[in-house]
Amino acid sequence: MEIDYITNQDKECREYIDFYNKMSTKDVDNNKTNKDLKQIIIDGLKDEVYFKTKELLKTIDSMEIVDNYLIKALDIVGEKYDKGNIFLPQLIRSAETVKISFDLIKEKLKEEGRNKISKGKIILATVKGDVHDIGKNIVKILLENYGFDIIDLGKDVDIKEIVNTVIKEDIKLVGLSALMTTTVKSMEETIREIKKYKPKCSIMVGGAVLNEEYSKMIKANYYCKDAKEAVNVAKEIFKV
Ligand code: B12
Repeated sequence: MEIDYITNQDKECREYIDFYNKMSTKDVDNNKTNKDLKQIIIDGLKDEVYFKTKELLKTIDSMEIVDNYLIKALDIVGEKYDKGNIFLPQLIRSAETVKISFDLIKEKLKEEGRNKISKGKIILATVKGDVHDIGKNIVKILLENYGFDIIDLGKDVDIKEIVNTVIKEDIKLVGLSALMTTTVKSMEETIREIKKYKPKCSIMVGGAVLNEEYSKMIKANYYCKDAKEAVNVAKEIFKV
């Protein structure tokens, strides 16, 4: 249509104006891009991510959106960053974009009451010194979706705060996340302190920097490659 007014076939841009006059502001926002949700996150388009997530939530299950779009987009962003194809500002932009999508999904799950019945209480935290919380937040969404009650202590969490909450809430399962080689040290320390005060408390760990072997070295009870494995561990611990 743009070509018509550029070539003066659409005199005084009447067709163009008519076309957009009929649209609501929302439609115009929706129409800003034809990109899919994955690409929108990769490109860090914050307005578009809101509309596209809302649109997908009408027809696709929330967890399918997490698995098929959000995690896949983050994997691609991570790879691009690793290879030096994008830099920190773009990385932050994508991380902020994906958060908008996650917040909408959380809202939807709440509305559906899919996180109401408690099958057991679990603490989640990203360890001291580490601000990467996207993975931990996915684990949280999935566990809540399966009916577990999550005490989310957030990111960069003090060891003392974790230990005190474990004792106060009589916790049977703690999930710790670490994404950096430097912060797996504080994960190890956190595990040691929890075990000192509550030896029977089980600890599952995750984060791209870990593997099964390393998790054994730091005395975690379970290593989870992804959020789905966290659900299996929780089911085993709470026998549900
Ligand atoms: C997004 C991102 C950021 C975002 C984080 C936003 C946020 N709110 O989380 C921002 C831009 C803030 C950031 C900052 C930094 N980052 Co960064 N970041 C990443 C990136 C690209 C993706 C991480 C991610 O979210 N992945 C997607 C999620 C879904 O995956 P995941 O966390 O692994 O989670 C899954 C599983 O591992 C598992 N899981 C994870 N946690 C848990 C916990 C439990 C209990 C269970 C059961 C399972 C589980 O389940 C999840 C879902 O399936 C990675 C690169 C990469 N390829 O991993 C670098 C990366 C982790 N960052 C890195 C670095 C160095 C930094 C900075 C120091 C950069 C800087 N120069 O300032 C700072 C760190 C500041 C700090 N003190 O923490 C390095 C770490 C290097 C290392 N080996 O130590 C990486 C590997 C990039 C690189 N190659 O250099 N980062």
